Formats: sequence, C-alpha cells, structure tokens
Amino acid sequence: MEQTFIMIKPDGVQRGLVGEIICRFEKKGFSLKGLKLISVERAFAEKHYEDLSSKPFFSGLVDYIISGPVVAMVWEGKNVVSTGRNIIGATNPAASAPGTIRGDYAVEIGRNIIHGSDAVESARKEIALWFPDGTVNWQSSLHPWIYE
Ligand code: DAT
Ligand code: MG
Repeated sequence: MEQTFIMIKPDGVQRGLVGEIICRFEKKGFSLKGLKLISVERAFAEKHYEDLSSKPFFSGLVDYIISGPVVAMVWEGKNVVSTGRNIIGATNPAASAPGTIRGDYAVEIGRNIIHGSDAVESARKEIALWFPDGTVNWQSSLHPWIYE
C-alpha cells in the first residue's frame, strides 16, 4: 500500500496543531506507520529540501525548519500521496482552500505549518531519510470498514 511522508513544521508544533493535524489523517481512514518528535540540524534540513537548493528562499526555509522540533510521520493508504496533498492544501496558504490544513490554519507561504511528499518516489526517498530504521508494520482492524 502507498505511503507518504508528512511533517508538522516548527510553527505547527508551537501553535499546538499536532493533534488537529493527526486527527484529520486518522479520520480520513489513513494508517499511521511512523511518528516522532525531532529537532533536525541544518545539514539534514538541507538534504530534505535539496531539490530547492537553488531557490532564493532556500536558506530562509532551512532556518525555519530547524527553528524548533517537528513531528515526522509516515501515513499509509490508497492514493495517500495525492490525497494527503489535498488534505494539506496549496503551498501558499493565501491560495489554499478553506477546509484544507493550510487553508484553515496558515497565512504565509513561509509559515505553512506542514509538509507532505509530492510524489510516490519522493515519498520513498523522504521516508528513507527521516526513518532510516524503518517504520512500524501493522494493519488496523478497521481495514475492511475503510476498503472494499
Ligand atoms: P510544498 O511544501 O507545497 O510541497 P514546495 O515543495 O514547492 O511546496 O516548497 C517547499 C516549501 O518551501 C514550501 O512549503 C514553502 C517554501 N516555499 C515554496 N515556494 C516559496 C516561495 N516562493 N517563497 C517562499 N517560500 C517558498
Ligand atoms: Mg514540496
């Protein structure tokens, strides 16, 4: 089954949105396969965002990600990468629809509270980076009530 990497950024943690965000993925029917509160160092944040290293906002983005602890998670489910992006909303909260996480809780692109992998391949890379010891292999007993 497909997996995605979801990270609650330092502002989401500081603002007390961890429970609310987890709740949305849980209630949707996705399964939590990995979870940790972690502070990362600059080199690690640069590795996570390496595809954006040439962007003018890169160093500010890295400063922001290392400014406090983040909640790193792996969520599993059918089409969880693209559906997870829909739950999160557009990158710029000014354009994120109401009902999405960014649409409901964020204002600025540089404080958009949550990260979600943008493709199955980047999810695989990000999960390997953030969970080098692997994730937890279990299946929810609700599975037959969520999938036909
Ligand atoms: P997303 O997080 O929606 O996948 P992205 O991968 O293009 O977006 O960019 C990663 C993060 O970088 C994004 O969440 C916020 C920041 N960012 C993106 N574009 C930006 C811009 N034009 N100005 C400032 N920050 C930006
Ligand atoms: Mg991205």
